[in-house]
Amino acid sequence: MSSIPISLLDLEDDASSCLAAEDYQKKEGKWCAGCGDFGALNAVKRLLAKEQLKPEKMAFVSGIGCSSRFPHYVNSYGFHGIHGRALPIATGLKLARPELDVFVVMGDGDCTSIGAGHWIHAIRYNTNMTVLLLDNNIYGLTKNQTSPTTPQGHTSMTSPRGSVLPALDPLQATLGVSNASFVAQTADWVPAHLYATLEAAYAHKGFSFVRILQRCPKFTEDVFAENVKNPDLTELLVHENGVNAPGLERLFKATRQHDPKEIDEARALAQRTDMLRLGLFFQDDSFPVYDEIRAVPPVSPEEKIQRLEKEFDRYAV
Ligand SMILES: Cc1ncc(C[n+]2csc(CCOP(=O)(O)OP(=O)(O)O)c2C)c(N)n1
Ligand SMILES: [Mg+2]
Repeated sequence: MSSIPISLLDLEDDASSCLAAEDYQKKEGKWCAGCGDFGALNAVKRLLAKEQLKPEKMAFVSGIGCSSRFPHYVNSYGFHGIHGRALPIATGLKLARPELDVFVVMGDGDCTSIGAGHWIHAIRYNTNMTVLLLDNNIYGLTKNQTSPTTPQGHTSMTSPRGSVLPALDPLQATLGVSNASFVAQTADWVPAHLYATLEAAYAHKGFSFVRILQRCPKFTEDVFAENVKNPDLTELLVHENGVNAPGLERLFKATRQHDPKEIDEARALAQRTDMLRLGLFFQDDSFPVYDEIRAVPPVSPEEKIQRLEKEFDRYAV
């Protein structure tokens, strides 16, 4: 195992390198103590090591937010983008460089507020990428403003008397879009489940959407506290085709058989508010994947110029 920090260049064409999870850490994560983003980063590093992904063969794309600092901490190509715009950037990257594994990391504000338009269309395009929504139910980086996923009644800088609207549920929204092909929910405080979910998401061909319930120790500490303390308040979705991790069924007393092929049941479960549910809600890998169906035959640079000239001629006066 390599234990020295590596650069992208060190790894080029070195088939003998075997990378440990820590080899994928670029810089120390600068998040608050107790932030759930650390757990997500650890699970990601474990996945990269398990898959032995080469840093020069993958890219992490993010928007803006605490969670969007992710690409700085992963030893890979990275694009710390613009608030809400991670998905169009990632889609363009995947289409231009199909050989890269593309990972997207967004916060709840990033994805479900300013980036909501992109989110809906990216789901429908079903481009092959692994998408992590780090949902701490708040705008963390800008210090405590209500986001669409903030629970109704929760106070913040922008809702001092409590958020007046019911929260937007990212699972329901995603499951409502045609061509959604992989929708899962996991939590930063259940590392075995988080890791198993990322494994399944990465293995899926298409747009794998993983909502990670993520603790923010500064502004939404109360939101998941009861679930963290008492596993009986969480129901685990289990199925032979779902996300399964050893030992979890002993930790969570409440389990439910749910076949992730069943879209109506997935939608009904996502809608329920009686318990928190972790698991694979829906998966169908037969849906059209945009990077495959748009396949255009390769065009030489000369031919591209010829085609452009022809287009320009159409507008000649
Ligand atoms: C166009 C634009 N609008 C607003 C901002 C300010 N801004 C930066 S991060 C952020 C919200 C971050 O919240 P979230 O996406 O939930 O990520 P978190 O910090 O909670 O991980 C906002 C409003 C910005 N950088 N750019
Ligand atoms: Mg947030």
